[in-house]
Amino acid sequence: MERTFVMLKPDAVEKHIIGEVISRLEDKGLRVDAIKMTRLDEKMCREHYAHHVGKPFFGGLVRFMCSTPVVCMVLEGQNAVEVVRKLAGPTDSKKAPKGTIRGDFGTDVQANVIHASDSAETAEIEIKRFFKQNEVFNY
Ligand code: IDP
Ligand code: MG
Repeated sequence: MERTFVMLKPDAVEKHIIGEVISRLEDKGLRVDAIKMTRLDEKMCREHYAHHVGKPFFGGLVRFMCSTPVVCMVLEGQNAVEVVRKLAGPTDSKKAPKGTIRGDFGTDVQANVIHASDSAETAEIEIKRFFKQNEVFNY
């Protein structure tokens, strides 16, 4: 079993599709070990998107990510990291195939509904960034 970190971004919250996206993940056999709504600030964006700090779109990305609360989750399942990345689809919603979460619900390269960890190592770091130990359940 593997854990991954998922965030439903402000466009998912605005479009009222949180439930639909979570259903897609649960339908694939993934189990919710942790879930909460929180609001990001610039400091958290700089950490979470460290690989984009300094790029021309970074300011816009921070504004977008802080525009509404987001929904953070820890999901557990076999190959959870890869399974969720596949369900999410490629970064640019416009290039994401139909049937993927981003292809079906996303708007563009920035407003793409869902964040999902890109490796088991990243997942561990991201889970610790957004959840206290006693907020993540084993059951
Ligand atoms: P990922 O979310 O598919 O892992 P990353 O390259 O890690 O893609 O980028 C993180 C997030 O930064 C993307 O999901 C998207 O919201 C935003 N982003 C990435 N590239 C661009 C861009 O060229 N313009 C605007 N936003 C971008
Ligand atoms: Mg990424």
